[in-house]
Amino acid sequence: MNCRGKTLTFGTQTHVMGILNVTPDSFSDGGRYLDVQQAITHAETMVTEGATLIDIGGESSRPGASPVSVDEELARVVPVIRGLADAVDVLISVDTSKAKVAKHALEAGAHIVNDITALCGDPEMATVVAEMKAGVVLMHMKGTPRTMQQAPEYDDVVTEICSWLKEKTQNAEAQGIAAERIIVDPGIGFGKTTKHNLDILKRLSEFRELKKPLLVGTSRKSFIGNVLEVPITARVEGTAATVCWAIAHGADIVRVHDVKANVRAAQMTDALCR
Ligand code: 9MG
Repeated sequence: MNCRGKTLTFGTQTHVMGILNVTPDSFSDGGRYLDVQQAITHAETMVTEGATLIDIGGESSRPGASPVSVDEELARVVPVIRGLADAVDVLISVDTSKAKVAKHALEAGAHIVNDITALCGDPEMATVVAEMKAGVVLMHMKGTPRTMQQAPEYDDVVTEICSWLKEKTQNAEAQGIAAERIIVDPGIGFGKTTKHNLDILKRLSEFRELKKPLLVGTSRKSFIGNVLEVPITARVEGTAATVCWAIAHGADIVRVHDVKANVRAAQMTDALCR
């Protein structure tokens, strides 16, 4: 996959995407400049630990999180992306559903747009991704971050998500996004119960029929907390177990907070199943 001059190869190794949240709760109150330096340093550490992608987000997608204005999101992500593009040699993705934020982030040095609304949140998004020859992650979500955990229901969670993602990839291609720049993601935790999330992982290999690189994001999510009965601070091992499972069943990219542990888990799993 070639995105804005950078190449990502699938099949030979799993790519670990390090999560870089640039939201106020992820920062000290040291002021914007210090925050930017702190974020870049954290991203550099993740790259040293083996991340081949960094995903930068300025708006929380946690259930019930408050929306952020375009200007605030731009102020949070663009300086970090600009600094990071000079500092590291890995792919940078911007976690946003706003076309204006995506455009400025790509101009600042990002390569991929991680859109949790799968191009449905902003009518201009597909044009920005297509014209700027960026990669795009199309993620499944039922509802919105505000409503998604209000008793989500499916007849057959995997079949429904597969056909939903197929439709969204066809729409993306019809709007001019190159087929080889599209990544799909079942959206673990986005409008799913613990059982739905476990069913998606158990049947993950069915997503291979979409014939697109597959991203899976389980890191520290509440279904792991529910299974293990542990708080968010004690979910590294549970996350690593899901990472190994996901790789063995078709994941090409795993999105994680704890890069060092999950890179090791991924490398070991790659040695066993690639
Ligand atoms: C932003 N974000 C939070 N969780 C995610 C997941 O599972 N996938 C993607 N693509 N983005 C996510």
